[in-house]
Amino acid sequence: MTPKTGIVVLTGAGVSAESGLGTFRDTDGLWTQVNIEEVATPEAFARDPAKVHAFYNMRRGKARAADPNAAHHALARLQQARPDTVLITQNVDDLHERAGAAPIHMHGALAGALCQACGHRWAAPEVMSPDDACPGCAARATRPDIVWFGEMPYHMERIAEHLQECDLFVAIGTSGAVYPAAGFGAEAAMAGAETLEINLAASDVTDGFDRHIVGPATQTVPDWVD
Ligand code: BV8
Repeated sequence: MTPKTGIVVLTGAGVSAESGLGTFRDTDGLWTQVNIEEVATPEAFARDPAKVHAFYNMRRGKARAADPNAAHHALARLQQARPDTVLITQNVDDLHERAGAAPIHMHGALAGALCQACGHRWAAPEVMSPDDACPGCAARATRPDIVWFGEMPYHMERIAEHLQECDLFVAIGTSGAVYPAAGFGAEAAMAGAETLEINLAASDVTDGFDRHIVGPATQTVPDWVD
């Protein structure tokens, strides 16, 4: 059912939902429990770094305790069968990697730490705090290597090239609420790609997709891949 080359996949929180990590905008979603302005912006971090670190420490612990699900494993099989398949994720967990895939983390990763003073990156410890010293310059200016609202997502040039070149763009488990990721389907379609949305429910950008597969990712993604 999939073309021989040129597949770009974008995943969102829905692909990790059945691993127990929850999502952001579903009824019990994270952004219904916590205010984005208080934990997921650079201003929030400047105002209260301990609070922001506590939020990501909680998420890092949950991600480490979770296991990849059948959707993560199916996408890893797809990349192994078709090495030119590009997997972009909005997620900051490492479940794609742990399933054997090689994702592009456009919103950063819980597993990463970044020094705001010198730009040094290293593997984040389980628990980070404002007192952590950078292993590179020793400044106490370390933050989670996460892209917050108002910050430029990572790898955007590379992503734009993939969207121009792909034959098929597939969005899996994302509400289409956050830009620029939410615009990727339209971008790929304008460049001539076929577009497919695999989701549990209609997203904010559902109407822009050529085809739709509705259902839980652990069923729909292996069915589509295999
Ligand atoms: C930027 C890391 C500019 C943090 C996140 C227009 C153009 C450009 C920008 C904007 C714009 N309009 C507004 C903006 C600003 C903003 C934005 O989009 N705001 C929204 C809220 C309106 N965008 C930004 O700020 C971005 N930066 O634009 O920079 C710039 C330019 C120059 C120089 C500097 C800056 C940065 C956005 C990145 C923010 N960080 N993540 C963290 O994780 O803590 S994004 C945030 O939403 C989440 O973290 C998540 O990564 C992302 C997307 O959410 P989803 O993954 O889609 O999850 P959601 O819960 O919403 O949906 C889940 C879906 O799964 C649902 O559809 C559900 O039905 C489905 N589902 C559930 N269960 C299952 C399932 N599907 C299948 N199976 C299941 N079992």
